[in-house]
Amino acid sequence: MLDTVWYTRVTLESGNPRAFCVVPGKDPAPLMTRVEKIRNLAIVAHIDHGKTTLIDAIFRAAHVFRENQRVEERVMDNNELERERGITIRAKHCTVEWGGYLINIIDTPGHADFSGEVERVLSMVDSVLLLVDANEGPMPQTRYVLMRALRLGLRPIVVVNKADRPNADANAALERTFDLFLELGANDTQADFPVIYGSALHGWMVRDLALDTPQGLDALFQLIIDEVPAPPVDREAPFRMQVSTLAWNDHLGRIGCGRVLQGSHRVGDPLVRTSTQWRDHHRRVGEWDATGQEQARSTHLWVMRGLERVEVEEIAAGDIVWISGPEEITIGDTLATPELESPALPPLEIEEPTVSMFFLVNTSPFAGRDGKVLTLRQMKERLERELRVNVALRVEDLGRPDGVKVSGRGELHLGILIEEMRREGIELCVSRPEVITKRDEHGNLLEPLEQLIVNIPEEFQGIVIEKLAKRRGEIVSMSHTGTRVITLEYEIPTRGLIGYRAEFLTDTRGLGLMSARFVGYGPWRGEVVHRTRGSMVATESGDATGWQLEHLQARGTLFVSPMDRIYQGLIVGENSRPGDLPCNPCKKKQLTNHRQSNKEVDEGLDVPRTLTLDSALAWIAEDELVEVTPTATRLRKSILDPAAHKHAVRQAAERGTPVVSATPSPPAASLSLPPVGVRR
Ligand SMILES: Nc1nc2c(ncn2[C@@H]2O[C@H](COP(=O)(O)OP(=O)(O)OP(=O)(O)O)[C@@H](O)[C@H]2O)c(=O)[nH]1
Ligand SMILES: [Mg+2]
Repeated sequence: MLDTVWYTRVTLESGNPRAFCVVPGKDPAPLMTRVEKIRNLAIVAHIDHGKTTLIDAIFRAAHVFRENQRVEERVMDNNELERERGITIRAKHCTVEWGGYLINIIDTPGHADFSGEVERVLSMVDSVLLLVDANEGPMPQTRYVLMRALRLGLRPIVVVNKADRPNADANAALERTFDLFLELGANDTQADFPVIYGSALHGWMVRDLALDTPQGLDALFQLIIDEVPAPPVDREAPFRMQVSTLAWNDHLGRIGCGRVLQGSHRVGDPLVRTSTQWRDHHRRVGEWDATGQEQARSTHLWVMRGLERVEVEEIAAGDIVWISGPEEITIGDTLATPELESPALPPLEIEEPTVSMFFLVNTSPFAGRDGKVLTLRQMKERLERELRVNVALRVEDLGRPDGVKVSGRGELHLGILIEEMRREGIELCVSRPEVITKRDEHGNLLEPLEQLIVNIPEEFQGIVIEKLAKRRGEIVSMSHTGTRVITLEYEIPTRGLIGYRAEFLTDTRGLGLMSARFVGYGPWRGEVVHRTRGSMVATESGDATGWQLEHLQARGTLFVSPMDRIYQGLIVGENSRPGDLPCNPCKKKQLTNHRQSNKEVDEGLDVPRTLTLDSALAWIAEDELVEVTPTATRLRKSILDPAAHKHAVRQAAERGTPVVSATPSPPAASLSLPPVGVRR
């Protein structure tokens, strides 16, 4: 029934995968593919196991690029922050054509903070490529994504990747993956998964490592075509799709992405958007209600072809599409033709935040020197914009005149938002990340817990075990994975992990690997000592002098260099002892009327410790803030005046509340705009 349709070109707006920008089209080309010729799959794995690299190889093998085209490494990581950090932050979708088949592939992030995103995209696919590093084997996030895929009834294809590495042990990795399938309750069909081995980096995959010659990716493509089922859809039925991801365009508003489950839809046709909600936080199967309906019409439709979004006149079942028109599209909404009775589908999982921090207006003496200082109203507007697409984020207005409380899935989730704001030229101050606690029905305090796996050379096990015990970690298992390498599994409060990564790397001389993921809430584990060392706090404003810094470095580790501008209350270093050390790094050397030999003042100075946003957030104490500007990351006391700070600390200790700023916090009230996807 569906004829060929023609398209106009759509490209991604500068690096932001969630912002749409429409460019008038040029070459018309046929787009509609028969359902039997479509394959939809997601690539899932633990962080750094090679998902994005595999997509590069797939593109090369499917000749998506011209022969002489200059192509960047990990082309799907197209956002500036992703390239800089070398990790995927957002799930992205592309297509390749091979042997007359259209393969929709979704690249997913491997970091545990973005698990919710992975889970939602799984609702759009018929199978997953589960990548496992041939050396590391399955890791915590592998377990999580596999569990989700199995629960949805998908039959994964296992890709044992990085088989080119000298220490690779593909058989051991496969064996452990198989055990994981059984442990997670895979049924017989799922446990009989197809396997392929290879190297995403070198662009080869083989079914049998011993017998096959490593050459290209044909074996992988053939496996996908044979093993991934075509979408089980009926194009003649009334149109229905469910929204799994959101994007935003300033002109078009919200744009929803999802898979068309049945039927077809032409641009401008009427639609009904139905929203749904779980009855309670247990989210039991079948316990949800349809909460609202909106009549609308689609205004634009897109599909993905290669790396480009292509505007089309018509979309049909089986394909993954983008649609604009209904104003308030949120995750989990069903879009359907008005004729369809009871179109609603169960709500999709939206992860609860576990970590929060205050985002405050920058009130430091240097505010506005580097970037734009937002007023509280502007800050709220910026965050409301973020809420439209960042579904795991929450913003609460606690009535403070200088800021709002922002909650997310972890330090990285919030860190990325701060980094994005800084790149927009915004200045702000943020407080220490705190975990979000809850109470159970008996009133007991609960806190988020994580599964932590560390791989360390044996000689470091003493220090690692000691530190994790102090951070309230409990050993679950211990095993020897290779020559003199030990693997420890812990259950540890999220609190205990804040700021631990840097310490772990130092303690294991960079040889340790650690990865953690949120597993749920459990009883409060007791106090965790955050930092044993105090801060060196400037008592005067001015320029740092080399002469004075040379004296100060004997007392701790400095964060500043000679001639750096200093303000009162700025933290200039880490004290080597507990407690804060007031100091004056700007003090000038007394000049006498004796002539002195002109000794180079800075020659004995150590290189100061560089502060990154992540390390600063991990380090600060509750009475301190990180000042973030487009060019600088500074640490400061929340109350700059030493006397006022001392007074506030004393008062806060009496009240038992944190010292974020001098302003008292009245009771909670929510921002006027409810977060996208949060249904009360
Ligand atoms: N030797 C070798 N290195 C690989 C292979 N595949 C990926 N890598 C390397 O592993 C690192 C991580 O690769 P990515 O493709 O970014 O991994 P990812 O799974 O997309 O990571 P996230 O998106 O952050 O979860 C990169 O340095 C790659 O070059 C492989 O087959 N062999
Ligand atoms: Mg990636």
